[in-house]
Amino acid sequence: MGKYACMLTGPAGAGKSTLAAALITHAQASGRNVHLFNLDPAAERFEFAPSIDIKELISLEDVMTEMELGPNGGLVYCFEYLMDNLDWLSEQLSEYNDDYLIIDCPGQIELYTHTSLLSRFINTLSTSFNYRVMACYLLESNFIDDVNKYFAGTLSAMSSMVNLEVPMINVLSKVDLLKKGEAGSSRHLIARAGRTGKDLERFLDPDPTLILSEANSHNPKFYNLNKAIVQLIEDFSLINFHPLDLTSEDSVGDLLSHIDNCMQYGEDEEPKEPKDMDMGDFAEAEE
Ligand SMILES: Nc1nc2c(ncn2[C@@H]2O[C@H](COP(=O)(O)OP(=O)(O)O)[C@@H](O)[C@H]2O)c(=O)[nH]1
Ligand SMILES: [Mg+2]
Repeated sequence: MGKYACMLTGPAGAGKSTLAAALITHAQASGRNVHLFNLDPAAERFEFAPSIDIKELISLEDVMTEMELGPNGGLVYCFEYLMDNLDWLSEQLSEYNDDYLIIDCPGQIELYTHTSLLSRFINTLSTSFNYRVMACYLLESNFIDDVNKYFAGTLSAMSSMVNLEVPMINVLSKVDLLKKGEAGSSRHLIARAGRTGKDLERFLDPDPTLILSEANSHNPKFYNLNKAIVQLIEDFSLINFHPLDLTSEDSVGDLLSHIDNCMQYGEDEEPKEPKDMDMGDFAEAEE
């Protein structure tokens, strides 16, 4: 089997660490070997003890005190330090050779959009350590409350896609907060602030005309800007959002299958020869 890494990215509070724990619980329940890699040098509490933890190499708190840096400068320092200490990374990864890593990333948006630090890390994982890497970009469901916020969130997701250069699934997290009715399909989701299930669907798979008319009714002064942004979202046809409801096991399983698909997980596994099969089952059936 190959090596797989799913990076959980997105702004602070989007639900990355909570999702990491949910994905690992779900995968382990079906007997899969999945490990948590904490890449946030400021992380404090974990639902799961990480198998690999950047804090064992360097912590943001120490850097801020010793180097007299603020949180953003400190984070840049931590990532540069990590990239200068690839021996440490190599040693950590060598313990999980045939495994599947869920990598919980920091929430500073600059990391995805302004700097090349995370893309350098991803590049190292794939070229030096032969991992298949993909990323999920999480955006909270309240981003669809307001079309201006939705534009900002969508543009940040697009910018991360371009910057990180890996297959990416955009996730609309905390959809349970919008929900009224049964769990599961987005058709059953009714947004607060008067949004209907149909409304949600046009934000998940952006419907340019409807979003433009809503933007123009809020901000008619910016008609041309709204039109240009909607055109950009439309032209960049890869943008859509996968709704995630952590209160539904099916929703977590569905996202995990999308992630697996994205990395073609298991495709290079050798097909099972008949002699590998447990013939005991057949013997029992014949009795
Ligand atoms: N209602 C709801 N709350 C969530 C969900 N996911 C995370 N949260 C809460 O949102 C807050 C931030 O979550 P966290 O996973 O730490 O976000 P991170 O900063 O992206 O790692 C925490 O208080 C979580 O309990 C969700 O799916 N639904
Ligand atoms: Mg977190």
